Amino acid sequence: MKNCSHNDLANAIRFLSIDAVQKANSGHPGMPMGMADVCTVLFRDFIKFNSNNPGWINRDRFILSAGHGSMLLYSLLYLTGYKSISIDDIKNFRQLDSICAGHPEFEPNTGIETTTGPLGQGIGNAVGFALAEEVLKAKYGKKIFNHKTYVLAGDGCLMEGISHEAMSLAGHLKLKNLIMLFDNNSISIDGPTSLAVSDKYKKRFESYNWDYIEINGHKEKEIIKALKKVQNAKKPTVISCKTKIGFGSPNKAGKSSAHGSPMGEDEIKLIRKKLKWMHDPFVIPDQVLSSWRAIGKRGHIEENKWKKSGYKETGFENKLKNIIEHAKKNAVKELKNLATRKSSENILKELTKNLPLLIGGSADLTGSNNTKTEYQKIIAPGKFNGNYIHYGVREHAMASIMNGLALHSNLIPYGGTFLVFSDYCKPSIRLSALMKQKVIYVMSHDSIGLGEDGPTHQPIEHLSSLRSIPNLNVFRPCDTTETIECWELAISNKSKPSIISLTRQNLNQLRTVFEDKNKCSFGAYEIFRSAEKIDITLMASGSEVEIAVSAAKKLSNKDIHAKVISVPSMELFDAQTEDYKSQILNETELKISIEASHPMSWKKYVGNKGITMGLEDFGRSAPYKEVYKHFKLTDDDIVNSALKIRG
Ligand SMILES: Cc1ncc(C[n+]2csc(CCOP(=O)(O)OP(=O)(O)O)c2C)c(N)n1
Repeated sequence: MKNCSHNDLANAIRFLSIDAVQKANSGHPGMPMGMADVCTVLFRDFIKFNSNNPGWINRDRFILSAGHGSMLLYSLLYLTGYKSISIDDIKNFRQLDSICAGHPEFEPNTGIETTTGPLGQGIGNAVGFALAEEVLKAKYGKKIFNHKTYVLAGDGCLMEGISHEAMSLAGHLKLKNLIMLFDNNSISIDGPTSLAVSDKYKKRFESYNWDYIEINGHKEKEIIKALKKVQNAKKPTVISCKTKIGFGSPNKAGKSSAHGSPMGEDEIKLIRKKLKWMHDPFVIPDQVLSSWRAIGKRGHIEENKWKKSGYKETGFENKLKNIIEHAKKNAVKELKNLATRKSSENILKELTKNLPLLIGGSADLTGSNNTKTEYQKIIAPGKFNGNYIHYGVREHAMASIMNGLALHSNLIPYGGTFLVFSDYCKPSIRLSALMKQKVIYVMSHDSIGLGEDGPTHQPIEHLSSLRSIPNLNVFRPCDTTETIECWELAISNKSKPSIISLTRQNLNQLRTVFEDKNKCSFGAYEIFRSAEKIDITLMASGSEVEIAVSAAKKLSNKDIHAKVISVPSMELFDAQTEDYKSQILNETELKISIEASHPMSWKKYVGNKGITMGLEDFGRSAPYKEVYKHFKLTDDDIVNSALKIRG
């Protein structure tokens, strides 16, 4: 763009950021001021995007991992002409309902590719985007998928543990189209990063199998040269950009005071003078704005060329219905007593055979999570014509990478670990939910039922904690049929991630008759009743449903009658009509819930006269039946509890 200087273009980013933060009276001006030069060159000369069609599937992706610098992204999107962000939105930075939220919040077709703010997450997402690009390229060909993923990360992102996990896997897999722009300003909130870090970055990246380039992030020519070089990289590359936080501020540049508060009116006057930008706040001179807008249109031509490739999305809904129906018929024909992790493997066999967009994996627990089937091929370094990822022992990165895989376009990622290690994935699970992404977490070994591995491996508080995350479905199926139904719900859902919590131990097949209807879709339903008129309601999930059924049978010998409600998903049950919920909950006043985990999430169902049976302590190492006895979670214990509350 010859008609407007680099400095003018970069200063437009700087002043939109400075002025928006000042008007909002909060925000982070320092990073956008420091990285404006790098991003100007990136957007002006390199990034492939079309601001008229932010959803173009083969666009380069720009991920702002240092999400606190959100005004950098909003400025770029406004300047390059995205309809999603107007100058009024920028004036409303950090105000209710403004798309210019404090930290970038993913919104389809807006240019905001992912939600960032929790540092390091964007790096994991970017690895997922880059991996999705390679996998889809291997599937559809390079005329259709062939783009770069750029991620801007700061010192903070690189201090986070997730950066190590994600970058190590990216280097191993040789994700050559992944480019990190490291805002190496050596400042974070507490002061200079030397307070806490003495990493040798070059060595660190090279040991991950990344290329490392270091530049002065304020020298246009150096930036151009580095970005040119990475276009033909053979490995992921980091461009370490030495920058000054708060560049242009006479009193705050290079200091942590530039990081996270408004520059202040007096300082802003000095910055205007120093950078020779004498325009009013939010005014971008015509020549500068039209140069930026022309940059935004460049991708229009590229996209038009790309359209000739004839790419078409494929649906899977019909196939899914048939697979599920067939599997459910088989389950009642075979009536096998299986661990639900095994039932999950069986349905996955059919799913992975028929749904090419499903992409599985595990954090080094493939054989325990039962996540890999004979129809899957392993994705290996530089070889992406597969659909199974060995994430290694990197749960956090796995979850964050799955977010990237899902956000990219249409892949459906699932990944496994033990339920107890959902804690290692938690920040990213929360973001899957916040971003409404279809990511499926296969969490096996879901209670004290795993037995001998003991309390370090036995989840207690996890189900309650996961159930408290908004917009997340937590499934805990009780047999093969429910496992199939939960998978159907997880895959057909369009706007929620799912946890599928699975047992290590074998369970009885409780559903013995084929029913076309997906009963798990009600969240809770009656699975057993000992008489028409009942005295008590037993509610349970997963492995405890069969224990509740056995207790109900024992109670009926004592002339106390019960119904058993299987609760595979509290979230789906809570969303049912009041009538339905009342039918389930209000038939009897006496209610007992049984789940081998912390009972917190059951209290809302059992009422004043009810009892929750569970664990409020860590588990024990022993054969699992002994552990159930120890914690008084057997059918006899349920019978005793029922007798007690009946009086
Ligand atoms: C996981 C996480 N921990 C802490 C924070 C709070 N926080 C926001 S920015 C920041 C410092 C980041 O430093 P750096 O990446 O160097 O950014 P810069 O100062 O260059 O803008 C911290 C600790 C966060 N957003 N996410």
